[in-house]
Amino acid sequence: MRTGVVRPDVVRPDVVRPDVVRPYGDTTGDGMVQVSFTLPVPHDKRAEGAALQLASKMGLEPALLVHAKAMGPDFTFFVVYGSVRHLVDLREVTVVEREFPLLTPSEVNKAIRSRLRRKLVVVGACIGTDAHTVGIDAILNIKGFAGEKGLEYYRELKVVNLGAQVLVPELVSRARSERADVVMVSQVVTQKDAHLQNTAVMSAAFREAYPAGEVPLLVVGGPRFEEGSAGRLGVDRVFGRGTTPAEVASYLVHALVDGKEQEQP
Ligand code: B12
Repeated sequence: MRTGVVRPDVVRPDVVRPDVVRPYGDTTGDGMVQVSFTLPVPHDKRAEGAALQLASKMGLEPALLVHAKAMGPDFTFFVVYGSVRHLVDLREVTVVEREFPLLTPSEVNKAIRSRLRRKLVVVGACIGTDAHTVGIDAILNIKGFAGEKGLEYYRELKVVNLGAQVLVPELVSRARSERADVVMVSQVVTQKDAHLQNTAVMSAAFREAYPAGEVPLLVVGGPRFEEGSAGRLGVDRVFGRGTTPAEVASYLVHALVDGKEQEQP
């Protein structure tokens, strides 16, 4: 018997991988998936039948109801496990590649010091009613995220973190008084597309408050922003789920420092 730890991050070159795959549950290619959802019906046998009907209409056949729980008197939460027939063609998957190299903190500091010749100023906040600060704190606070230190750790960055539920006019005014190079906004709540609407309002406010060509770099982040949607939202860059501080710091060098003249000795 073989023992030992299987490292999922180590790709085995000896294995031939198919281009067309199906989900894996109990046996390769059995198509098993698990979905969860809530129906606006009280929990009883009829509700469970309704959940299985939905699963069948979604193409899960056969489907097994593995969990059903009343969420108050009028709603039921379900987990359904079943097999889909759909195939995934890996050749048709498109990936948005990072458009800049990943730098170490000392490379970031060196690039800013030698080419910008002053500290780069970052002003960050959660705007609207959003009180989810963990994400932006993960990027900005010194304690950082995923083993990387946050932007406060970078000697050549000045970070002003305004915290939660900041009003857009307040953000604009603070960005002006701090002479911000970058404004970073976090949006985690996405109900009724609040993240998209708040981002559009924020972008419009900055474009109105600053002369053309002098608007700070506008960066938004949160778990449900779509990759590559910056243009549509009127901002310079969006960062999604799992972003790390080094990615953001490297992007700042790419967007604001690269191309600037080298300091004369
Ligand atoms: C912790 C938490 C809370 C805490 C927040 C505490 C705090 N100080 O932040 C409390 C308890 C206050 C809370 C309250 C609420 N919450 Co809440 N919360 C969560 C929870 C469990 C974790 C969020 C989190 O911290 N993730 C960890 C961080 C590190 O990840 P992240 O935010 O994605 O950030 C990363 C990236 O997205 C990115 N990033 C994020 N922001 C930015 C910004 C920039 C500039 C950049 C570059 C990158 C970046 O980088 C980060 C690191 O990789 C989520 C569920 C979940 N598991 O995600 C629900 C969740 C976000 N909450 C939710 C809801 C509904 C609420 C409430 C409305 C509940 C209520 N009815 O009262 C309130 C709203 C309060 C408010 N006014 O905003 C929903 C949102 C649903 C939706 N689609 O909008 C979620 C998804 C739970 C759910 N499944 O229903 N919540």
